[in-house]
Amino acid sequence: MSNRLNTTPNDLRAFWMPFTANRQFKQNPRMMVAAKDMHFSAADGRQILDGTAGLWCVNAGHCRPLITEAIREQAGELDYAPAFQMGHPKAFELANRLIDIAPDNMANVLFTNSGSESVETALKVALAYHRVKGNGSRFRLIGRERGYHGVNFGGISVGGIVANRKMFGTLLTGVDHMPHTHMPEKNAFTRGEPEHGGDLADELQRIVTLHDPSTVAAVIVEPVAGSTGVLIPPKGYLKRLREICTQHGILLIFDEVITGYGRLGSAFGAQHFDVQPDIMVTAKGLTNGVIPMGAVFVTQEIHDAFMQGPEHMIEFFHGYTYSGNPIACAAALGTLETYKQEGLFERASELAPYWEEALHSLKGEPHVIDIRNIGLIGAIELDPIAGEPTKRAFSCFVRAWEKGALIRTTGDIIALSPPLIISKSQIDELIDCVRSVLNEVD
Ligand code: PXG
Repeated sequence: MSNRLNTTPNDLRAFWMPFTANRQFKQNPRMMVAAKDMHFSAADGRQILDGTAGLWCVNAGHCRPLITEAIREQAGELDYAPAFQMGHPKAFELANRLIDIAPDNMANVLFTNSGSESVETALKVALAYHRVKGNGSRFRLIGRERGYHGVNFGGISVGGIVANRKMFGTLLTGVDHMPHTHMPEKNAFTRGEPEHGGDLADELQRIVTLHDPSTVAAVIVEPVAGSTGVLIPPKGYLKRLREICTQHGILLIFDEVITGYGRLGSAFGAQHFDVQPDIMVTAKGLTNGVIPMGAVFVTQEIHDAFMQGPEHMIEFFHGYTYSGNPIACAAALGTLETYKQEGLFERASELAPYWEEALHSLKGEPHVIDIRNIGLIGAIELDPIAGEPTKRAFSCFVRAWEKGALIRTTGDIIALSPPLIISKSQIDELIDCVRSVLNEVD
């Protein structure tokens, strides 16, 4: 039965919801029952403008025909094929199409089912790469404060969001963190990449020297830190990280789960910032969020290092039951085709100046202490209510929902990341909604 006909909430007890204030939600549930292009339909029949592309993933907008058709067809033709020691054509086709749009140095793709699994896969590839090259002493992984790399053990170990790690024991050993790059005292209200803080990359040099470079396997960063509240890399920062990694034989991993698939106006952040990582972690926009899937990109050098020993032997002991699942591959191919036919990456790039202008028009509105933007990402940082952090931003989120817009908050930061199909008038509508909400909340 269509969701539209069944708008009465079911019993809400059993589902323990992810990253949700469960008790509060269940007292006053916010239910979506349908979606099309830039809008969700709420259970009460209201249209909600999607200011966040779901959770940063629905880059082509909702229920797009090429994607839904591809899924429908694939489900009726080949629903599943074993992922180990067997193949099906669409997985190979998809990998090739991905390499076509990836940075020049990327040669091979491993498939996963989420951003979190992509992170674990990338960290394992990095460690194993050094082993197969005879550099087993390289076991350390370096992340960054405020980094988000999913919720599995490797990811929370290299991640730097305290709430996501503090409950879970000793995590991975041999991990260290660089400082985050948030410098509001110098960079508040910067448009695009901040002027100050590029030299924070030199902290990597210090950490690497401390541990001895020959013990360090990889550095992992988000090109733009998303989940923590949108931290845009200061000018020169990523290039400097690249130089330090290259100098010491350390692999640089870009976690492009948010920055991948057009969010910055290029296929990947690596291209936008003109910095080539050794490994690239992606998910979300790969399938437009429609089917769970991730992809990890590696260089020829990394892939080829594993291709040794007897040919009947498995080269890398890693993979998932659903790696390269046929329906996920069909969804991804439909997604890439949609991006291409509609020129959505270019569209994001063309819209970015308008987006920047609209966002920064919120300067001077109540509670606003910083505004940051890049590509089709924006963040509005609010002064927290004394003694009640996160409350003000969360009130904004609830008010915006009531007024018909979906925004996302993390701490006291409002993060916006609309589908790349958003129109200028919808940008105005979204920003006006945030403006009125800011003027209403305590
Ligand atoms: N890496 C990065 C950089 C991410 O942003 C993940 C890994 C994990 O992906 P999965 O598919 O396992 O969730 C993410 C996910 C938010 C928000 O609102 C961000 C994410 C997920 C949900 C909400 O900031 N990022």
